Amino acid sequence: MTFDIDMIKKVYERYPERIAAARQITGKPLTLSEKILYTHLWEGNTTQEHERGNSYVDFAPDRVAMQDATAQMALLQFMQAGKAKVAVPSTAHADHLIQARVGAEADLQEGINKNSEVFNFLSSVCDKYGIGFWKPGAGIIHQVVLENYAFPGGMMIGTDSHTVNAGGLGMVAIGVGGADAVDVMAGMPWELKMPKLIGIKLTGKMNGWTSAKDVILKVAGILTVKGGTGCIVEYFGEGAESLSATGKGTICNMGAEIGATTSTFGYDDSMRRYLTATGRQDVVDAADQIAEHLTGDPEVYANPEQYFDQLIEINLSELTPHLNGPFTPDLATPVAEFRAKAEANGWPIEVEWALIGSCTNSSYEDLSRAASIVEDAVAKGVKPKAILGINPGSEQVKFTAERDGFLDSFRKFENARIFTNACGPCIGQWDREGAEKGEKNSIIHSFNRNFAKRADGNPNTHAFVASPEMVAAVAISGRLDFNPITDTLTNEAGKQIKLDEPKGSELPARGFAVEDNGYQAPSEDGSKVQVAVDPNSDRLQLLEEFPAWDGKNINGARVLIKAFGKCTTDHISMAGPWLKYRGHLDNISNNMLIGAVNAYNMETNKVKNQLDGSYGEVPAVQRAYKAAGIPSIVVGDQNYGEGSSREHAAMEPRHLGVKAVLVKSFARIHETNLKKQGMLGLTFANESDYDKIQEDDIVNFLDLEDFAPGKQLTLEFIHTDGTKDIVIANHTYNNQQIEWFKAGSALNLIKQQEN
Ligand code: MIC
Ligand code: SF4
Repeated sequence: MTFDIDMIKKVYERYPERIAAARQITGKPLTLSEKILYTHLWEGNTTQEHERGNSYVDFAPDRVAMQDATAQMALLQFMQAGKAKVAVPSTAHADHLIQARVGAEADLQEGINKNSEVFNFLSSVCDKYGIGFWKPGAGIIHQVVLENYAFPGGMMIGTDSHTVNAGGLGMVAIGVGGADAVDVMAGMPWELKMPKLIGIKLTGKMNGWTSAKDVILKVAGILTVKGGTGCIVEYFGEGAESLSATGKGTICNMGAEIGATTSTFGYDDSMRRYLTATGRQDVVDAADQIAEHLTGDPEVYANPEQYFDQLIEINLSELTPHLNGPFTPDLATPVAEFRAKAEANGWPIEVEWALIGSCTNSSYEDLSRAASIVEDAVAKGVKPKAILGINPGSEQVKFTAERDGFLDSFRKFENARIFTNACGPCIGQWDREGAEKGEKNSIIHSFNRNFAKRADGNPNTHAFVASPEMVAAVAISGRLDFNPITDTLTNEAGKQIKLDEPKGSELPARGFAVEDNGYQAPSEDGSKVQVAVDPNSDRLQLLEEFPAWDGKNINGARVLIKAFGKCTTDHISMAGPWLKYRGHLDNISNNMLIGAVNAYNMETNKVKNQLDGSYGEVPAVQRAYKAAGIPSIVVGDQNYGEGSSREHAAMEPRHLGVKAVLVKSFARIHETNLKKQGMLGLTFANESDYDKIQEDDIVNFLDLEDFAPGKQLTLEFIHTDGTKDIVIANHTYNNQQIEWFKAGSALNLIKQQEN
């Protein structure tokens, strides 16, 4: 059965007319991205051309997905919006809270025991408001979405940055904060700045050890962690068609790592095959009727330089396996060059752990290809050197891989551990023995992110990202510099052997199978369902309104911290052990910015308390300012808030009384999250002004009273020697967003409008 097939058919019914309107207005052939955007306008048929990179546009996404770690906050906000039911099909997925420790079954049970309060809350809120709930163990949100909900030409948003994974089935799927999800679930338009377009033409065909992952590892190397900001990446060309749908998903998934709004591919046979294999022939039949609209126009792909803002070409026939890292996903190194680079940089070469999984790479195809490497090694008598951990993407993938013998292949490999169908180590849900010692070491994984401390909490773990095939090969050799294309291994008989190239199946020959997929449908009439939040809980806390702006300039503010260098959402609101407080704003606020490096002493979680000159932890110092009624600001570097969609990174400073975040540049989702929560997110008009800001400065806003779209703001930094610097700040607030600021938050505004 296909979920929400009527909705999908309705979307397709309106396609021809809306595309015709868009063609007429723009007067040019259309890219796939434009087609999806123009068919999902809130206003219906377009009446104007929306300028890429400039106009704010109201959209009407088809569906919403949320994962447990962000759904708590999203749903706590939705509960305040005063609606009886969600306005569009929505789902929540319990995947982030289960820790990997000993193995799937025991870990899952322990996860359920430890998180029952939160799971019960999510289950009952979903039941009440008409939201589908995927129970713990059902799988990772983005694999479950790809298997059940994604459809070519659709538009969805999700409270997770890797929502973009659904581009593998030709969607425009965008990661957002919970407050954005609330807009759509409450039946309101969802606003996005019309993205720019990056075209990536894939020629040739992959071979040997190269995998879809290497496409995006290469792209990340070219575009860097911020090169995709504000853009949709559209892949096309014969190479694109040669990739499987889940391979396309992998590529789109890691588009989050280059800051892209999303990535997508045109509807093709690989998508037909995947939809059919996952029981959705009806979607294929419907899509086939408008297939020409579900991909870019031929003129666009024939002359892409005329239609995209930027164009990149990659020849898949020449692409080789890559390892990206450490500490950032865009540091791309071809495997063949790895040894020299690792030596030059002092990266530890030996690995103790190799991990396959995460929403990026946990499909049937991924497991089958990795299993083939392991089988080959076992057959050739090679003893594995590292431990191989595997998190399958969904119960359906796990069940089918079990039936087809891949999980047994892994089990035959001494040292393999099969963990739950969940995020696990990818989000720091990993009880890695010895990590607390903080030793310098390396790990390799098929995940998407490798920021410091992310997987095991140890800042000295150097994490490298690679394809599942390469992860398996490195697990066998125990060395990161092992190049399976050229290097040999010594087997137990002392013979030199070479590993065969990976072999796998795009889709299970006997079809997918599953006994209990872990889905819980909501009640038809949820009005009687009770949602209980214990006032004494330390995991859940009902939200209180943020105060409205008093209409005055902010004066006498302090610089809570000037963050130095990379400051991702992991630095601002760490995950791992803190995930348990995602539904309790006051408790989770105790992790605010504890990972950010203070530019004045280059230490983490140690900032000057201007009230008494002492140094303290960031949250504690900020709580002291709040208690004393002193406003504060946070200063940051480039791409501030990179990474996750977690709005806690914006709500925590808001809750603790920070007024503004002034940085060199923002990552898209985080900037929007700040706006939604009634914060000021500003950028330096002149980036070098960052250097002028001193630890003991007093900050005054001079013209906030005239806050208006397109008008810069002026701040004055008074230094202790009595001199001062005037800093001009840019912002991207439009009228509506200024209303959020004035009301105290976007949610406050929704509530005002309800009354
Ligand atoms: C992540 O990969 O960082 C997460 C955890 O999935 C986040 C969401 C979160 O912080 O809960 C994301 O990518 O948005
Ligand atoms: Fe989960 Fe990792 Fe994917 Fe985030 S990136 S959704 S933590 S598997």
